[in-house]
Amino acid sequence: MTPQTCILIGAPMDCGKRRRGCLMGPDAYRTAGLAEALAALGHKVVDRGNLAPAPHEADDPAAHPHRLNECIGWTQALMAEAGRAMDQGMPVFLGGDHAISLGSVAGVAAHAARAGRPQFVLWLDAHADFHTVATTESGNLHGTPLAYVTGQPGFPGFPALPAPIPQENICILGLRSVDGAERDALQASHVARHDMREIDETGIARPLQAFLDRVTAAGGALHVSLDVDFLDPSVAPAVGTTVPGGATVREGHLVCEMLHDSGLVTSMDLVELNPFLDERGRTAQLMVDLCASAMGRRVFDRPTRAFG
Ligand code: B3U
Ligand code: MN
Ligand code: MN
Repeated sequence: MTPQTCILIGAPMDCGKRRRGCLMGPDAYRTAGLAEALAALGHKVVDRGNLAPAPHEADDPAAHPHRLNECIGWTQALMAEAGRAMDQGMPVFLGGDHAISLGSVAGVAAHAARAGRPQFVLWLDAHADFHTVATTESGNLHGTPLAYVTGQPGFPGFPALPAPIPQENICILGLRSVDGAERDALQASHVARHDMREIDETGIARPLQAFLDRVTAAGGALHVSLDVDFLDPSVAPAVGTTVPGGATVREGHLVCEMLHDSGLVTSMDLVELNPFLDERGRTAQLMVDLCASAMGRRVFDRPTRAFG
């Protein structure tokens, strides 16, 4: 395994939805030993501490969408930080709710474009997060980052995207809660999307490997965005939007182990952890363990040979 410089970037962003608590996410990952786990795998770890949003106008608490100006401020700050961190290693963005990806993904994609590499994104989530500011019914902007980073119109006030990501470079795994407008937009798109039914039928490795093969063939950079609610709430209760029927612990680790073996991952988000809803830190610990799997933790160096 090639040692990396992992750059931990805390993004205590809590404005992408109404239920509060994700602002405690970065410190929960630190408390659960993320830096130590990555260092034990031989990586250099730099913890940059927590970011703050760029200056912005105050939001009307009753406005729709919810806290738009603050989300724009965070997007500006995260975009700039993502570019700086990509120059120095592999950024791991510690959310914060999933609205952090408006900035983290836009920023890493801009960096990849400057380096002449196509950007790919793996979105591990129960939800599609494919609303625009115009279509969101809830007004919660954590449901919008994939529409923004693919360059869909309908994001007034947000930074112009230097490098919109082609829809065919996105893969969503774990879907089981998709709103009508998102469903229509997704079905008309080139985004690769795999719901839990497909994962039950084929196993999770097949659609993931097909996507990784495409990233390899294109020589792409790969950003992985891991939403806690990708996992089943019975093993990952610390999230505001639990949806039953999610990935198991083993499916989560398999995805992360395959990501590591691919050697393709260039940046990552850990999002939607709400420590206020956790049970003795178990969700924070599972997210840290999954991140460690994605960064090379394994039981044996090589699989044992089958008998016979
Ligand atoms: N699609 C719904 C629900 C949702 C999206 N992301 C999360 N929940 N976590 C919405 O509000 O846009
Ligand atoms: Mn999400
Ligand atoms: Mn989700």
